[in-house]
Amino acid sequence: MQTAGPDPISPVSEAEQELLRRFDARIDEGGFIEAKDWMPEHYRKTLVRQISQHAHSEIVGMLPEGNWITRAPTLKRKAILLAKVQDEGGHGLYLYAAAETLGISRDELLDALHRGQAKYSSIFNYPTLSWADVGVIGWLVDGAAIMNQVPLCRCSYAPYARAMVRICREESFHQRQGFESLLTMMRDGTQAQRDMVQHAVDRWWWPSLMMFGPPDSDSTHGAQSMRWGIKRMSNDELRQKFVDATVEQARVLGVTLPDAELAWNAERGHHDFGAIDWDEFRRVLGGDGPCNHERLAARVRAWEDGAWVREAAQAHAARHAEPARSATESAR
Ligand code: BYC
Repeated sequence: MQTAGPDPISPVSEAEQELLRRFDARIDEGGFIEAKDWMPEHYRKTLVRQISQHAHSEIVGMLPEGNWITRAPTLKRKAILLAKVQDEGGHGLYLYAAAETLGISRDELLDALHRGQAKYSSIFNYPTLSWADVGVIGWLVDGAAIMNQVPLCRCSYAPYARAMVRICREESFHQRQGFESLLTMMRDGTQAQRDMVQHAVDRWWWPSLMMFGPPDSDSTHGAQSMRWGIKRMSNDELRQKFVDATVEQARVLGVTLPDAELAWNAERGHHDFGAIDWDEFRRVLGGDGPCNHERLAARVRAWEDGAWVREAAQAHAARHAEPARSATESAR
């Protein structure tokens, strides 16, 4: 078992070395780490980074689909979409709570997001141009998210793993509602609706593959996170699993995935696929995607508009704490 090891500058006491040995042994036997357990600082920071990026992705991810709530074509579709977008907000809350168990406050995490210093998933920097985009987000984006998140239910950090179990159950409803919405348009819709679906698939396919992160050879944290049992599968392994699962679903829907090189490779037992545009990925991560400014501005506006709610909640909590405090004081 290799870990990042101690900081070479600061001397590590024998007691700390013993704690590290016990931590490594627990990880090696596939055990879980709880919030109260000792953990190396690098493990804690890696988790804060990943869990907070994940939480930010959930709440920024409410925006592209939220755009369509007032324009959903039927009452049924509107109710489904409302429920889905609310679920994403709930996922953000479970995940911020999981990150808080690592000794960081939600205010600090949100502040980093609002100052543009925290990352969130690249996928949410693309626009939702038609109603078909809502179905395609459910099918491809939630589909990719599930592929990535099911192994996280076995993440070595137990509070994150527990949050992921609940999130994955809800994500599978999200994926299925997207697929069903597209199937309805493809089977019962007009040619214009079928074209709209195909156009949406053309735009979301490659960004969905980028959700899994850079290739393993360029992944900064991948190897260490795998050793610590934070990630159970690598970026490339998950991307391949997603491609393999999606090809058959595309055939059932009757859409074409926009990749001329996509083909079954019997020798590998997997589909080959074309080259991903990693320059585009880096551009989007660097803040220059089609909607980066719009997304961040919407989050900052929501935070500022919600100031009165936070103040009212704090005033309410303080008023309710008051009688309890005076009762304790008068009993002394
Ligand atoms: N976008 O070393 P690597 C949802 C960053 S939301 C942006 O491989 P790691 C939904 C990475 O953070 C679900 N950044 O990193 C919501 C790192 O940067 P830093 C979102 C990315 O952590 C609403 C650098 O690139 N899911 O389902 O080992 C509606 C190097 O990467 C991306 C999660 O968050 C990206 N795509 O692996 C619908 C899952 N990829 O931190 C749906 C949890 C990489 O060094 N997260 N980067 O500055 C993970 O599983 C992992 O963090 C990743 C990356 C696989 C994303």
